[in-house]
Amino acid sequence: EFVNTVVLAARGISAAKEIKYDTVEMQANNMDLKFPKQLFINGEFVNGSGRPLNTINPHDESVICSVETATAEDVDKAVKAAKKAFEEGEWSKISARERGALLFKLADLMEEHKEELATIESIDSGAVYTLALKTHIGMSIETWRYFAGWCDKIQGSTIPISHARPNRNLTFTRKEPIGVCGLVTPWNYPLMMLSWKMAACLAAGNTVVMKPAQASPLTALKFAELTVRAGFPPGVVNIVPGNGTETGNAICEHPLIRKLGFTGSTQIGQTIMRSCANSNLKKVSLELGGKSPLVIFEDADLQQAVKIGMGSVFFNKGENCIAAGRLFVEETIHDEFVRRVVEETKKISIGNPLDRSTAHGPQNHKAHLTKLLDFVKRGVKEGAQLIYGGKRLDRPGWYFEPTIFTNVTDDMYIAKEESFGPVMIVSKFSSKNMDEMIARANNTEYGLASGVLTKDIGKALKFAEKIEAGTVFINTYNKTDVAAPFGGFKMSGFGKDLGQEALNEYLKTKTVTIEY
Ligand code: TAP
Repeated sequence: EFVNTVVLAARGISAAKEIKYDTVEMQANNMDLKFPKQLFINGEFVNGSGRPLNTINPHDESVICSVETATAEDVDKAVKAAKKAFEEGEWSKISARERGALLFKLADLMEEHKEELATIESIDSGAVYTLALKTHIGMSIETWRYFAGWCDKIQGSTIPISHARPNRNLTFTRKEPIGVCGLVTPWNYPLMMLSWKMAACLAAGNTVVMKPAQASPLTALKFAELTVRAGFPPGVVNIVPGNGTETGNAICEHPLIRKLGFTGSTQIGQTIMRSCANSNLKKVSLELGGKSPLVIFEDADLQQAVKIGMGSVFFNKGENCIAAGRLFVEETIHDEFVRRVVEETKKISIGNPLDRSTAHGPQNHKAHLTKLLDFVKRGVKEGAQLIYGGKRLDRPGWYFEPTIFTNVTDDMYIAKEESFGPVMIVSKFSSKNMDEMIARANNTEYGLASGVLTKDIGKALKFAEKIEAGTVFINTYNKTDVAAPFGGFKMSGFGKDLGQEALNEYLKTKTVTIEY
């Protein structure tokens, strides 16, 4: 009977299920918003035993609502529900194709609610509404559809092994879900980071306990509501807001969780990997920080270089893991490039992210703004030239000016450390010695992304070959797609999100050998 419900629901035939929760209702962006503020465990919204946390609107510093939080005890309940759902629930009985139908149905519901989701994301994280609609929510929906399509295409192989004469042998592999997975995500693209990991995780047949970042937990809770309406069985998806040190750590240490997917800073990634090793040697994938180089050669189209260069740094107010943390500009075009960038940066409209004319919203939360102000102070102190911005805006909210530094040398703090904000760091190079330039670009422990702008295909491909980064953009930047694997090298982590490769992060291979 359940299977019929799923198939009907997937075809949009059955009535949407409603679910009860303590509702936050408000008006914003000329629409009525309605979303939960409780933990989501075993298909129900429940209060947590932790201290509720206020989530703040970064535009005006107002409290949006108070969100329930999970203690280690609550996490344990969620994990046990996920384990039961994995081992005994409907989830374990339906076919891969029916699982795919559920994921498609969820994507359709997200699409139906995309304006509401984008508005919630905007007031909770400061993302500009138009960008939230296209990227934060739009790419999330695409991710669910992409992985929904994979559900019934996960297959093993048949492998020729030596015969055991006089008998014969047959060996085949099965790709199996791992079991209960834990996910811990950051605040910069709240729903998208959830989707990148959870869609692959569920497509592979696992169940999940997920902790959103405490700074921006609201779209994860609205998402939980939609999983109920899509018809996901209880316990398959569990969402437990809370802080990293208690709730996040309880997930990392839980002995019944077998895989942990994390996106966040390199420092916390190291802590998490240690907890996962010490508790029960969980399989781990880590998407961590970056300080991605963008190299601009003199033969690049200058107007395009200015546009791409600005986008590489200022996109989503710099709260972008692949943001270009350093721009290397060929010395012959450096001054003109900088002049044009400053001219264009002055035109960026900063303001309420819900206004359609706004291009640049407030930073995500107060501590982050403070960190950016310190970052600028350090840059000035060590002798880099602050040629634009660097200040907090004189208005309520966590507004910070797009900022540009030149005369940055490789040894400076601001050349080495990630700001995670709209801070452009410009250095010069000479293309007479390309190897030296590549060595400078590689002289970092990070290796998330990189970019090169040039008309010379030979230079571009040499760069793509030599650069130590998981992603290389040539004559473009920020062009990620759900079908293309995404993830870092070196201390930017390991294990891919997106693309077919992401499925492997949430599968295990079993080898079966038969003698006949
Ligand atoms: P983190 O401070 O590392 O936090 C990430 C998540 O981990 C949050 O949910 C946080 O919880 C939780 N956490 C903190 N301590 C923990 C612990 N001991 N055990 C378990 N969980 C813990 O990063 P952030 O400041 O949110 O995000 C910024 C960083 O993320 C940047 O470095 C950025 O580059 C990186 N990032 C990388 C990518 C990719 S794809 N590589 C994408 C986005 C962001 P609370 O914050 O709720 O306390």
